Amino acid sequence: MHPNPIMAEMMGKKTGVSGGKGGSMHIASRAHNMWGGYAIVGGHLPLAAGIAFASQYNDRKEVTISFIGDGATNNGYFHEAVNMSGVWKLPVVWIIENNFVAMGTRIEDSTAQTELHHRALGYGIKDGGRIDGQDVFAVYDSVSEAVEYARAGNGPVLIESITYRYKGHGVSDKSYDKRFADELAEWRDKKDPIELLRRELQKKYKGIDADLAKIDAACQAAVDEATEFALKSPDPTYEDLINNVYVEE
Ligand SMILES: Cc1ncc(C[n+]2csc(CCOP(=O)(O)OP(=O)(O)O)c2C)c(N)n1
Ligand SMILES: [Mg+2]
Repeated sequence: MHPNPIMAEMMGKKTGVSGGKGGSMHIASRAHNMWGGYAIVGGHLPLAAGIAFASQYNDRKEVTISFIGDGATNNGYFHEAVNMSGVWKLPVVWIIENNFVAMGTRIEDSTAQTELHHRALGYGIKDGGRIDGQDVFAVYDSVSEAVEYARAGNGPVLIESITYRYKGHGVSDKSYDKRFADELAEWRDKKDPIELLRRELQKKYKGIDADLAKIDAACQAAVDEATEFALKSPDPTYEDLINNVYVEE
């Protein structure tokens, strides 16, 4: 997806991917088979199972990838969707992004099994293991393997990807940075995925710095352009507001 309509959606503008009515919780694009994020934690898992079922039912060689927070693995949607995906051998890759925290609740306070990939065993599906989510190459390799497995009709794979969050869940969580100060500094300064990738590339390719600087500048320019686009875009009108709310027959 192009960054412009994403930024516009974040600002509630008419040109946003969801017409400015979804906000940050509902960034979706059917044109890209990107089915969106959902405000209800875990609410997207049954949808992912359904989308994967449609692919299987219609004999399309598609694979659905569904991203789940560690906190989301403790609600009923997770159990119901992952269970059915195992029963029907659906072509879906479940990726748990374990950042050890759900809003402000530490994983140890919400589950006794903190190695979340072990949950695959309970549903009879393939355990894709616990991977280093900060390592781009590790993620690429594991997910590629899982996608091939699911595409070949073997059923779902569950991967646990370890990562970290640098800030509180929202602006109201002001104490997060202080509560986890030491740990946070360790992750941000030593394990940041973009920095790790940069160092890996610098080791592999001498003289890549000029190209990396170009990429940095291009990223910054894309964000600036998206911000300008969104700020200049019109707000939704009253007609937009009541449009797509009810089905018209
Ligand atoms: C069903 C439901 N319960 C509670 C909330 C409030 N809430 C929003 S995000 C969140 C924590 C999610 O944690 P996790 O799944 O670990 O995702 P993370 O933000 O860490 O990636 C909660 C409890 C919600 N949106 N939906
Ligand atoms: Mg989390």
